[in-house]
Order: sequence, then C-alpha cells, then structure tokens
Amino acid sequence: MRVLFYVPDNRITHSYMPTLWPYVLKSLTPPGHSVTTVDGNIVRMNPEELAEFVRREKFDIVGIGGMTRTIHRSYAVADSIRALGVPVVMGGPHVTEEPEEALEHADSVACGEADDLWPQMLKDFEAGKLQPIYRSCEKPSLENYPRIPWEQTDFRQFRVLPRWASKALLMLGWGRYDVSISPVETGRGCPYRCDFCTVSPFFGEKIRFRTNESVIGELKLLKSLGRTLVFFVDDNFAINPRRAKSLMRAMIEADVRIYWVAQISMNLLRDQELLDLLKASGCVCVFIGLESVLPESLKEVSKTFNKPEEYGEIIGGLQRRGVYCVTAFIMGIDGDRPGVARKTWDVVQNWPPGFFPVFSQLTPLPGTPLYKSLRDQGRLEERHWLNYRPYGAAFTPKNMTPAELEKEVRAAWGAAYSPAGIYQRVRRMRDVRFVSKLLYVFATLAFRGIYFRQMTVRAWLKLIWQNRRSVREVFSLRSFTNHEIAPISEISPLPVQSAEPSTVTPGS
Ligand code: B12
Ligand code: SF4
Repeated sequence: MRVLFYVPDNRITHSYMPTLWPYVLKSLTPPGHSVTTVDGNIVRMNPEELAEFVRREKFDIVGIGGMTRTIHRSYAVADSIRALGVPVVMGGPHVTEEPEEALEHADSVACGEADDLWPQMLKDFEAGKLQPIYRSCEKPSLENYPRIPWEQTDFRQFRVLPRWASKALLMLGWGRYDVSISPVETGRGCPYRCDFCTVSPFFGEKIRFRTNESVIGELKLLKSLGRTLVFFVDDNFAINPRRAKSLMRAMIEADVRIYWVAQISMNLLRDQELLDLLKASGCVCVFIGLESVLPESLKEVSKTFNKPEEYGEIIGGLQRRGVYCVTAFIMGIDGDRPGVARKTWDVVQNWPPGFFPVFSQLTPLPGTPLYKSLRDQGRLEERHWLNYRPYGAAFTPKNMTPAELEKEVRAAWGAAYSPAGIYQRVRRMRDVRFVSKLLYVFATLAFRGIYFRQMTVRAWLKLIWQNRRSVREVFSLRSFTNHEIAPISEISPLPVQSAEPSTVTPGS
C-alpha cells in the first residue's frame, strides 16, 4: 500500500521542525507499505493541488492530522481527496472529541492515541473492512517505544535560519548555532487538569515514560545526523522530578551533549537541583505556561499552582544558568477585564530580560472542562473551528466583549514586540556577550512572527531597520567583552549520580 500522511497547514507560520505523529505512525507501520509525509506548512498546496498530487503519486490511502486549530483545512483537503475516490483516515485531539463531525469528511477516525490502532486500521483497510471509528481502550505503554528512522527524513525542509545565514555561520566556524530542531517525546500524560487543556483528557492523568535508554538512543541518532536542538514535546517534562533528573543525569553520563528545549510548569522550577541539571544536560530554553499574572484568573482555570509572585525569581534562576524561557499567557479568562494586557506588561517588563512572551486568547477546545462550562452557560460559539479566525475570540468573555478581548491580545503582542519593547529588554542585557545577545534578538524577532505576518525578506529587512537600536546594542563593543549569561556552548556537566528512573510523583 502507498500511504500519504498529511500535516494540515495553518496558513500563518512555516514548520521549523517535523510534526511527530507521522513519524511515530510510520515506524509502527507493518513492513510492505510505503509511507510518505507531506507537511502543509512546508509544501504549500491548496486542496485541489494536494488531490492532484495524491492522484499522480497513486496513493492508496491518506492519513490527515486533526487538531482544532487547523481542522477546517483538514476537512477541506479530505473532501478533495475523497472526491478522487481515495479513502481518508483522520486522527488527533480534535477528531477524538468530534468523531461524528470528522466522519462527514473521512472514511475512518482514530480516537485517542493511535500507536496500537494504526496497524489495525491498515490491516482492516487491506482486507476491505475499514471501520468508521477506532478507539483505544488502553493507553499504550511507552516502554517499547518504536525506533523512529530519522535517518530517512529530509531535515533540510525544516530550516529555522535562511540558507544564507546557515552558510555564514558555517564560514565563521559557528555551525553549532545553526538551529535545527527535532521533536522527541519522553513521556505522555499530565495529572494537573488545567481547565483549558486537552492533554489530561486525551493522554490521561497517569504519566507514562519511555526508558532512559530509548530516549538516549534517539538523541544519539539525532546528534549523529547533525541535528543541533531537540524539542522534548512532553507537556510537562519534569512532571516527575526524580525521573526527569534521572534522564538528565543519564544524558550527561552518556555524553549526549545536544541542546534541548522543553515545557515545564513553573511550580516544578523551584527545585534548584533540577535547574542545575537542566543547564548541565544542555537545556537552553524552557516553555512555561504562566497563563496570567492575576491570581483570580489562575483560579478560574484551575491553575493555582502557578504563583505570580514567584515568576520573576524563577525566570531569573533559569537565566542565571543561561537558560532562556518562553512565557505563555492566556487572555480572556473570567478574571480578566479590559486593560489586562497593560496590567500584564507592567509586571512582565520588570522580569530579568531573557524571555520570549507569547499571548493567546482563551480557546475552548472540545473535550476540556472549559468547553463544557462555556457551552452550559451559552457563551460558546458552537463549532467555532469551522469559522476559524486567527486570534479571534470564540466565546463571550465574562468581563469584556469578544472584540475587546482581541484588542487586548493585540495590545499585549504590540507592547512586547514593538521596537521599544524589544529594546527595553536588550538594553538590560548590557552585560551579556555578543553571541547570546545576537541569538536573543534573532529569536525575539522570530517569536514576533507568531502573531505578526513577516514571511518575506522585505518584511525582515524592515523589521531589522525598525529594531536598529537593539541591533546596535548587540554589536556594541561591550558585547564582545561581557559574559554574564553563559553562551550556550558552555555546558559543564555536573557530577553524575544514579540514573535510575523512579515512580511518578504527580502534583509535586
Ligand atoms: C509540539 C506541539 C506544538 C508545536 C508544533 C510543532 C510541530 N511541528 O510539531 C507548536 C509549539 C508549534 C504548537 C503550536 C500549537 N499548538 Co500545540 N502541541 C504540541 C504538543 C506539545 C506535542 C505534539 C506532539 O508531538 N505530540 C506527540 C504525538 C505522538 O501525539 P499526537 O500528535 O497527539 O499524535 C498521536 C495521536 O493523536 C494520533 N494521531 C495524530 N494525528 C493523527 C493522524 C492520523 C491519520 C492517525 C491515524 C492518528 C493520528 O496518533 C499519534 C500517536 O498516538 C501537543 C501536546 C501533546 N502532548 O500532544 C500540543 C497540542 C497539540 N497543541 C495544541 C494547541 C492548541 C496549539 C496551538 C493552537 C497553540 C496556540 N495557541 O497557538 C498552536 C497551533 C499549531 C498549528 N498547527 O498551527 C493542543 C491541540 C488541542 C486540539 N484540540 O487541537 C495540544 C494538544 C496541547 C494542549 N494544550 O491542549 N504545538
Ligand atoms: S500543566 Fe500543562 S499539560 Fe498539564 S493540564 Fe496544565 S496546561 Fe495541560
């Protein structure tokens, strides 16, 4: 059989790393089938062009990803492909919650984790017995996680830097800064059950981990392929601190030395030993869901383990070790009122400067407690995903209008990523050395692109000109003599202790 996996395009951003599910499912595909993956954020095709590609390449079946944000695109391409008579299967968090809706566009839907379902779906398809719905009864153990054949992947598609910049780095002997990101999962599940999040309902509250050996094997493979940065896509990498420490020690012991980023909730980042190990094992950036600086809003979304009064200190603790952070905020929570962007920025701008703030509006995703409660209150735009509007409010906020909410999100991005906002942070990095500063400014401008459209060379040149004060600061003389935030090459391993994994301690 010839299988095509298609990652739907979001029509805004480029893909800077492979999306994991097609690679996991490919490695679980029984021998005798050929699997091709197309990422719509790399190869931009409209539904008709994709259908033409499917016809030309004679695919027998097409698997399409189904997340809420891009589900309208998934359905559009599925309709075009099915019009050719080629069957479509779908999977992912959205269609797991809305299988009936998905079946209006697909022949079959995998609900939940599909590690065990996919081989069965393929077998049934070959036998002409494809079922409409496949549902996993048990969450798959990750003890026997498949080996992903990354050596078969053409990573050149997933560039972060433009080609000329990669070449320039290579010529300057700074090839290690040519960021190339690879996704790796080490565990699934989260016990925290934040109201807006699909992870606990989808992956379950019980956490399952891969073995240290399996993760290290994958990291070594990626390193051998010249990959420079790993994104641990676990939703909370340190959810079991003892296990996280054990894995990081094992990475140090095995001398893996690949830089990595991960998502970790802020309550777990109080642990100084954990922070030391992050640094020692190569962590360069942590994604933290701070959500709000207002305790009343955190309470509304059941995330009171976040303590706003600790945010600055925790970010500082990471930065002292040369670890940057992406701080994610949600606006439109019931505690929020007009002016929330200003309130947030007033707090955030005083934090140690090496962070990248991102803002989104609260989004009711199907299957979450938030979704159910807004629906019960009649405040939900039903099936809002079919009428997708980037950063549009899909519900009626309690203390503002939807338009006011959209304005707040815009104001937050505007404050954080205006030339003045960026310079405010870069200026406070006076004591930081050149490479770190340069990377920070480049990454800041790239993060700006999540909200503001800036895909062309012209847009980037304009951006650089607008931010010339920050650029000047990067190239100032003091940048070449300072070293306060360690550059990412200075990873000094800690003494290695036991690398034995331990049992789960949720909620710690
Ligand atoms: C990495 C990640 C990202 C990366 C994606 C980059 C990339 N190239 O991968 C970044 C940071 C860019 C990102 C962005 C966003 N993300 Co995100 N992200 C994740 C994260 C943490 C990991 C995804 C992953 O690799 N998982 C591991 C794989 C193996 O699991 P999986 O994708 O679910 O696939 C399994 C099954 O679902 C199934 N399956 C999936 N697809 C298919 C298709 C077929 C045909 C079949 C048979 C089976 C199948 O099989 C797989 C194996 O079991 C997940 C949370 C999570 N743990 O999954 C959130 C998650 C997917 N993201 C989410 C959201 C909301 C977003 C954003 C909208 C956030 C925002 N406010 O902007 C954006 C939108 C991105 C876009 N497409 O435009 C939600 C989606 C919920 C939903 N209902 O859709 C999740 C679940 C997190 C959450 N808090 O709820 N994200
Ligand atoms: S801690 Fe993160 S992954 Fe876990 S439920 Fe909350 S938002 Fe989701």
